[in-house]
Amino acid sequence: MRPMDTICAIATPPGEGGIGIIRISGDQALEIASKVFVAVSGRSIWDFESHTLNYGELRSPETGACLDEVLVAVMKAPRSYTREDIVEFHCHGSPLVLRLGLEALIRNGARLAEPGEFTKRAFLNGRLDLAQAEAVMDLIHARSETGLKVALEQLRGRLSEELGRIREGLVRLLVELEAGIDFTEEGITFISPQALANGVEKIQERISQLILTADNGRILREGVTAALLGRPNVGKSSLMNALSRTDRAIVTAIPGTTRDVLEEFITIQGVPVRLLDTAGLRETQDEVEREGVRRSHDALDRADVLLAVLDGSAALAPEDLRLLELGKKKSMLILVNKADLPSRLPSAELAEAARGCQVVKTSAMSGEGLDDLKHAIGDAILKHNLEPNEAIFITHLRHRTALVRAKESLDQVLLSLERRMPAECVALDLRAAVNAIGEIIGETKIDDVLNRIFKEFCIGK
Ligand SMILES: Nc1nc2c(ncn2[C@@H]2O[C@H](COP(=O)(O)OP(=O)(O)O)[C@@H](O)[C@H]2O)c(=O)[nH]1
Ligand SMILES: [Mg+2]
Repeated sequence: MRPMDTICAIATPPGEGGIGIIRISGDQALEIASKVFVAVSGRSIWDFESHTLNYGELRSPETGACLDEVLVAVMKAPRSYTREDIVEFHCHGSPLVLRLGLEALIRNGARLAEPGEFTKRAFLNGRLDLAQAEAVMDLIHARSETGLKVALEQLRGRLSEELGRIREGLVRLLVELEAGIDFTEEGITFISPQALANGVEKIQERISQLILTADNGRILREGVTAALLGRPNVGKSSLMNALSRTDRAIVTAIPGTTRDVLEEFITIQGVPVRLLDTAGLRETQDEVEREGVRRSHDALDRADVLLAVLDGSAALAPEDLRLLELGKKKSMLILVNKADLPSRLPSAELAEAARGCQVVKTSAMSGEGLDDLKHAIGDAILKHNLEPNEAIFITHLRHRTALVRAKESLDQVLLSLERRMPAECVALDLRAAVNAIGEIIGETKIDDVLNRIFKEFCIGK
């Protein structure tokens, strides 16, 4: 399939920067680029060697006025990201220059790319499969080194290879089964029901293993949200600052200082954790603080883990007890803060209120217990330990759903075999499993799936 028109976009983020890049891809890329660029060497863009940088001027095609001094990279098809001709203008990172350059390209026949359209072309032209294309986005969005590693492995095709092997195994069984169907009359079978069942079970086991990685995989990619909750002045904002090593949240001895929900990202055991600091959940007459309390409730709803903060230097208050009640509904850790001060929180009373939730003693002031806290958060969010060498993770719900469907179809295959159903029935379910696996890598192409995936990309990628 040859995509038709030539697309262009600014590939660098909006705003001022050292350099800014405009990209063009398509059959007309060189033709259009040649209208806005003049090389200092006097050579024409057609004569540039592929994959080299060339110095020159970006010019208005109408007036010939120089817009910027730029470097131009030409990547000739098929050795490019999209497998089409690509030209990149490396301009100074001025939003105005980039906009004028882009407009000049559009006036000369290029079309503004849709989000993700470069990567979509890479997929349609066979440069990447669908799982790899998704990994490009994961890589850009990665917030932890582990997340980055997983995305990179997926981009390099580790997941696709494993899925390819699984799919091939299924196709082989299907071919043998279907070959037999033509000869049912003669009583010839190419594969015995027993051998088929064994083959299916083995593959099913591998699919199950992949599904098992999905819990952690999703967490690695998307991260989790942890909300600090508790009475005013127990030290929520101080803990937020201590954990994120920033001065993000304002800390004072005045209750009700925090009004809005603040967020910071930290990494715990390779997992990106969005930490929310809230105003707390108290009843208040102050209108601004009341809005803060309402937002705290939102944060509570969004959070995967609640960090219920108590003041260890004070007795338990009725508000504390109400807060700890939430532990029944959500995963909760109890932080007994201000551990540097003399304790006034009787441990028996605390143990009763904690109802089995894990308790960690911390001091935002001295840093005591913060490592324990990070460990405890890690244990609370990861369903099972992350194997450091495990490189294949199912990180997308779309992949997980397809795998579960494949597994269910194989269950059906086994059931049909057990009930001695006709080979045609068995083949139907086996084929469904093959297609489900194929959907993940894009072998089985479904338009609305494609549109949904590439819509999430940024323009210029
Ligand atoms: N001694 C001691 N004081 C703390 C600790 N954490 C916070 N504080 C103090 O408690 C007060 C309230 O802290 P803040 O973080 O604003 O509490 P928040 O209202 O829960 O956000 C401030 O004066 C902090 O300096 C701690 O671990 N030890
Ligand atoms: Mg605060």
